[in-house]
Amino acid sequence: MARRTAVAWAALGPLLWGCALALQGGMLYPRESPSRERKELDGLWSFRADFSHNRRRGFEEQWYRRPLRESGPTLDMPVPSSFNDISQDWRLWDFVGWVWYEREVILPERWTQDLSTRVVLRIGSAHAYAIVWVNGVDTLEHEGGYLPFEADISNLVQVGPLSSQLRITIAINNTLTPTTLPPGTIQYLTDTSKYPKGYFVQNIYFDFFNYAGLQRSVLLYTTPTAYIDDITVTTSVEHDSGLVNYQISVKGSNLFELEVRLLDAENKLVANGAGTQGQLKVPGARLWWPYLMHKRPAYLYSLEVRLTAQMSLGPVSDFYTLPVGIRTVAVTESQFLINGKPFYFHGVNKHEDADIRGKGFDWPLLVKDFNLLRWLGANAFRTSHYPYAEEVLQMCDRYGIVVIDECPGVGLALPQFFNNVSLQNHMRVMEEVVRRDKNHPAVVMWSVANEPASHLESAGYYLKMVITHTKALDPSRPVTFVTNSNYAADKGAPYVDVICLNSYYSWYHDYGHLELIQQQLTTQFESWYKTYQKPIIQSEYGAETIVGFHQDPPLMFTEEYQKSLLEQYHVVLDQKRRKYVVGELIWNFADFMTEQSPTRVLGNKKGVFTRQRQPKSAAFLLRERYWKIANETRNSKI
Ligand code: BDP
Repeated sequence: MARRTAVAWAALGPLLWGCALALQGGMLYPRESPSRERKELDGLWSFRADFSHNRRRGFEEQWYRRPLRESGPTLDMPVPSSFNDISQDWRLWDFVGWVWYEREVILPERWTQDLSTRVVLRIGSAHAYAIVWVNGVDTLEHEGGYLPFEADISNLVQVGPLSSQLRITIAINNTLTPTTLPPGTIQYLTDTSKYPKGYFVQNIYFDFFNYAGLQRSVLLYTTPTAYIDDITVTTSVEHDSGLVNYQISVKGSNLFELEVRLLDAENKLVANGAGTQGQLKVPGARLWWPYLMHKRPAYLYSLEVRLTAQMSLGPVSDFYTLPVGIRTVAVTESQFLINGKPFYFHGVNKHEDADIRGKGFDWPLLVKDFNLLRWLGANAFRTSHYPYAEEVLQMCDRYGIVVIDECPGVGLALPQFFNNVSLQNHMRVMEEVVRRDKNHPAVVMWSVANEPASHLESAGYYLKMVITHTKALDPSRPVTFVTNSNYAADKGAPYVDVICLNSYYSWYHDYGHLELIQQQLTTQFESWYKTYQKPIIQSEYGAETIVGFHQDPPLMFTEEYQKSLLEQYHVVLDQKRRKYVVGELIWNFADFMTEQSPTRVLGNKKGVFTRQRQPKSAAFLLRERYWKIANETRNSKI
């Protein structure tokens, strides 16, 4: 039995602060300010998939050297969107290899002529490997979808009077290999009686469609040449004062001053400081609370940072404003505490896909989903199984919806995926996730993987390394991974702060036998708790349900079966949630697309909403339950 002492990050916050591993370079969200401008490049891009046998024709013919249309026929491709569902050409649906995007841009003259302006190209996400050329010049490469990357392109655009015309070419490869995250394998099918010569398929080990392309915004933004590169904020509470610890990194100058002002939501100054690091004290601070937990949730302050640097061309100023929520997170043997109070996650797992846009970021979808989350009374979600767009997390900060932020560590199913190259890559990805999302009060825990083969010895070492690394990057948040292993076999569980369990009783096991759920779920919780003495979240449970299918008594795939299965889970969750079970997240918020397979009917149908965001019967059941839990929590002075 592995015993452990409770860890209270809240109390250790300021002490641990100095220990955080320094992250190389910042990835601040590009906000406008008096010193910064933004130019969004969303809209129609030229697009061409490289259907050549080796998929390398684009490189052999150097498509980046001249306008893409001169290389051959191009398509109009909306950005952001996945390219897979847009065209009527079936070959694009599951295309594997290089696709090419291109967009021409005119820059404002002051961006190209003012040498104290720095111009940055930022790509919100390009799944899974990207190479970027600006005016034919190789500028940037990035591995991994779902996370932003950027390059200072000032040198390329500030080269003379004609430089305001810009051609951006991005080649993206969606191939997944044993060392990418998520991993995959390419399999050549060589039986020539069945397959044409050179025929191959991409094998993946996760249950969502491998949508690809420029799925989030691409934009250009400016900063002065001396600029605020990164800000890291951690918060704690001492009596009734909020403490805001900040660390700021500046690039482009060694001779500078930093002024820091913390404003409340009414724009009143509540604390100020100076220099690259410090602590701001806010007497009587209003805390950031999850919504439904407090009558005034999600309170955000603004940290205004002003940089003044002495440059050879004269003084330069840069401004950046960061929303800050003051809150603490801690974990004991049986509780998850926010601001010292027990928090119960009653929420969902999501995916980012919907309709023809695939995983393309979409404002109407974002707002609709948040309206549905609030309709449902969901106070939390997990970003299954990859980091979501930054705008999603900003919305969570504002609405008070709590997030378990998961990296794309999904599909780690084969022993060969736990190798050293993958491990280094996984740790790098965690650095990128933490760098991007560390300042969101809504993010209360990192998840480094979903259902890895954690019964393997090699997985134990691997998970230990990734978790330890993540904790070193951010000592202020608990870390987990989501398991579906057996409690006695799991080699990664000793290293997590919270046990997250996926189980599909009466769906993938003993299917049709709803009467077994209570016994099996009770055994699950009791064996895990007895072994590890850590709080537990039921991080997935659910049933495939085709909207409009009805049967009573309930049979699998009907709306009645989904409801009954949920009800059985809820009986046990209600018994355990007052003890050590600290959360339940339904699989899934909405139906989503997967690979084609005999077990998937146009995708995964375990949503309580359809892919078009209409409720199935189970959504009403869940709604009643979540609001009931919320009201109980509110009434018990929490
Ligand atoms: C779980 C996975 C999730 C799947 C789900 C299912 O974590 O990604 O979509 O099963 O089968 O094991 O519906």
